[in-house]
Formats: sequence, structure tokens, C-alpha cells
Amino acid sequence: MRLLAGLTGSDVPAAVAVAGRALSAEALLAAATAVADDVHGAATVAVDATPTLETVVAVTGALLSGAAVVPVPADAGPAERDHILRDSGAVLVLGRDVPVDVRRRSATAYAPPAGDDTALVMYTSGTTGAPKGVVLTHAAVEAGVDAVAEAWDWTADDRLVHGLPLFHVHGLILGVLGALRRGSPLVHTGRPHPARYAAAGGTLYFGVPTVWSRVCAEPAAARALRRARLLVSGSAPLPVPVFERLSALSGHRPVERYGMTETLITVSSRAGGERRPGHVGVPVRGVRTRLTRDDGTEPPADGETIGELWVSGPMLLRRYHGSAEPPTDHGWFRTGDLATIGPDGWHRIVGRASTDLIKCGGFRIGAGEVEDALLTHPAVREAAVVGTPDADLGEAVTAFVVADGVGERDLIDFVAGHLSVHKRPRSVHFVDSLPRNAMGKVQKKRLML
Ligand code: MLC
Ligand code: AMP
Repeated sequence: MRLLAGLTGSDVPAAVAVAGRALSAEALLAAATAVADDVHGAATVAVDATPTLETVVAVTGALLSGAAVVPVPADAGPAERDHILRDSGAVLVLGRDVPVDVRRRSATAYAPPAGDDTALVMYTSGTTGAPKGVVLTHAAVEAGVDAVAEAWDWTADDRLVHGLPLFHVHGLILGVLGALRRGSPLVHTGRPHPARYAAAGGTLYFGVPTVWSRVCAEPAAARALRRARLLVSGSAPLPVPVFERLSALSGHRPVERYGMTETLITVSSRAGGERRPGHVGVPVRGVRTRLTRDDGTEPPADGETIGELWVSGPMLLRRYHGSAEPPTDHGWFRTGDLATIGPDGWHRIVGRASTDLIKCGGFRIGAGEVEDALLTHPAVREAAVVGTPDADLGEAVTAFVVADGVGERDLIDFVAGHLSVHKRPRSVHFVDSLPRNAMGKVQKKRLML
């Protein structure tokens, strides 16, 4: 299959290791083909996306079979899991209904899927309601990983290291499918712990800002990265002090790149070029960007005037699963991020248009989804959720509730068990009432003061 070029090319010695268990490229292909034999004919297959070798084999196998793959967050509780399975129409869950045995081997040959076929349906939060499925074709994923490979000079000679979750763009699409397509060996550290990054001996490292901040907090681990070629940060804003400290300790000014589940990576600095703290670089190959003001006009590209960022390019989503409305306007996708563009084309992400999307540790969390979960608790009468600044996580999920006879820990555990562990509020404030405007709408800005 074209997407998995590195894996199926005969001359590329790729190998994958996850949390200490490894497969050669040949063995991965044969084990994944055994999975493909199991699921062949199924249009949509979900994968219990734990940080394991089984997940890599399952995703690869399902893609080989031509199925659309739906990664289910490893820490998803029943409400989120049920929603994803029901909404996507996945007929089976690899790793749950169908066990994945990485020791099996098969040599069945499958025809490569067409570029327009769906490769993945990635569930991601909106400002309100349950997560939506982002439909990404094989062609989009190929264009997306090829564009960043070019920007980062990523070749089969690299050894990629990361420990990110295998159910999002960063860890799965860039971090697994990117490596398989490039033919570069991958070491997944299970969890993104600094000491494991240090011990893995990679040339190319991926992390979200929280990971880089934690690496800096362990200077010996940061210094061990001096031997690497390139450190890449993305999924959330990298604070300038973390950029500076990482540079001082590791000797690397990290490459920053900006993306979304819906668009893959659209803007990045370059391995062979300048890295500018607080900036995410310039569009990658095939991408165009523009800003709009509230009145629809385009602000000047002066590096100061803020507008909402729109992007276009071959890596964009095809549609939201189950939605009739086109997600793009003449090929342009409205990101919801506020940005500036300089006269030299450099982009700076300055915030989000809506306060209802929270980025916590690089995870995108919809305030509405957490509020809905809290409101299903019998003791909770009203709930409002906001993102509050957090030195470690960037933003922390903070809940304000009107409730009787329930404690903070109970509500945190309730959300962790209902949705996903990573969507849980980090703190809950009990209030007598929520601040509302004359229309009865909660004034979240007043909660964030
Ligand atoms: C904690 N735990 C609980 C719990 N509280 N379990 C049950 N109930 C509770 N109430 C457990 C967790 O399961 C976990 O277990 C452990 O405690 C720690 O959990 P945590 O506190 O949530 O982890 P933390 O250390 O804070 O995680 C930080 C982090 C993580 C950086 C490792 O946030 C992370 O992986 N972020 C990456 C997000 C990402 O990849 N985003 C990319 C989106 S794509 P255990 O056993 O697991 O340790 C995208 C596009 C782009 O944005 O541009 O890239
Ligand atoms: P997700 O859909 O989980 O991939 O989240 C996408 C969002 O993450 C974007 O809309 C941005 O708000 C944010 N994001 C991703 N990369 C960066 C970055 N390098 N700097 C700032 N924000 C980022």
C-alpha cells in the first residue's frame, strides 16, 4: 500500500519497538497481514488504541485490508467509547472483539486502496456535544506525512522516538504512519517519560510542550538529547521559556509545527532553517493560509494584526463523519485559531477564537462535553468548564459546579470514568450560582478571572 511505502519496500530496514517489544519491518508486515486477513471485507474497524505493539500491528493490518480505521482512546470510559463505536459504525474493535497476536504471520497480498478511500476516522472534540469523526483519506494522510518529512529532512536514516498516545494525529499519524512511510525505525517509549526519551537514542524526537517542559525538568535527560538531529514540538503552544531552556540544555532549538486533527500539519519551521521562539513557521508544501477579521476582510501580514486562520491543502479532512455540511469553503478550512502572519510569512498562533476548546497537555477537550458529563451526575445541578493557565499542562480543565453532597474527587473520578481519563477536570470549584448574562448564558470570561 502506498501509505505504508517504507514497510512494503524491500530495501528499507524499518523496525518498530513499543514499550520494549519490537518487530522487524518484515515481521510487522506479516503480522499486520494476518490482522488484515481477519478483518478483510469490513468497511470500518475500530482499534483499542493502547500504547502497545498490538495497536501498531492492528492499525497497519486494518489499513492493509482497505478498512477505515477508528482509533479509540486507550483511556476512554463507556460513554465516549460507545459514542465513537455507534457514530462510526465500526463493526468490530481490534484488541477487544478480535484479539491481536503480534506473533502471527500471513503473506496474503492486498490491492492498495485508492487515494480517495478513507484511511482513518479520528474522533475529536468540538466546543459542544460529543466528539466528531474527522474523515481522512489515504491521499490526505500521504500528503500530510510527506509534507512534514520534507520540512524536517526526515529520511529512512532517522530513528524516530516518542511516547505519545496512539489515538491522535501526533502520535499515530505522524508518529507511526509517518515512520512506516519514511521507512525510519520507530521507538515508542510507551509513555513520554523524559528518562525513556533519553535512553532511546533517537535522531528525531516528537513531543507536546508538556513533554518538553518535563524533559527540561530533568536536565540529565535533556542533555542526553544532544546526540539527536532534531527535536519537534507541536499540538499546543510551546512557551518561550521552555523553548529557551530546551535549547540551552539539549543544544537544539526545537522545530515547532502547527496542526489540527482536521488539517494535519499545515505550518512548520524547517530543519534546515530558522527556528523562532513563539512562532510556528511557514506553510508546508501544498498549503496556503490566510487570516480573516470579524468583518470578513483580510488583515495586513504585518506580524501584529490578529485574524482567524484559514488553511487549504491536500492534507485536509474530507468531511465530518455523518455530516452533510461541507467542512470547507472552496477548499478553505476555518481553524478557529487566532494568528498573525509576518511580512516574511512566519506564523504566530496567539489563541483560540472560542474559550470552549481547551488544550490540556496537548489534548483537545471540549468544554461542552465535560459539562454534559458533569450534568449526568445526579448531584450536579449546573456546570461550567473553562481552561485555566497551567505551568505543566498549558491549560488545565477547571470546572465550576452548583451541586450538593458530592466532593471534588468524586466529580473528577466521575468524568475520568465516563469520558476519558485525560478529559477529567483537574480542579472543581463549588459555587452557589454561575455568573450569567441577561439572556441566561454563562459568562465564562468572569469565571476565568
Ligand atoms: C489519573 N489517572 C487516573 C485518574 N487520574 N486514572 C483514573 N481515574 C483518575 N481520576 C491515571 C492516568 O490514567 C495515568 O495512568 C496517570 O494517572 C497519569 O495521568 P495524567 O495525569 O492524565 O497524565 P499526565 O502525566 O498529566 O499526562 C501528561 C501527558 C499527556 C503530556 C503525558 O497529557 C499526553 O500524553 N499528552 C499528549 C496529547 C497528544 O498527543 N495530543 C496530540 C493531539 S493531535 P497511566 O497508567 O497511563 O500512567 C494534535 C495535532 C497536532 O494536536 O498538531 O499534533
Ligand atoms: P487537535 O485537533 O487535537 O489536533 O488540536 C488542534 C489545535 O491544537 C489547534 O487548533 C491549535 O489550537 C492547537 N495547536 C496545535 N499545534 C499548535 C502549536 N504548535 N502552537 C499552538 N497551538 C497549536
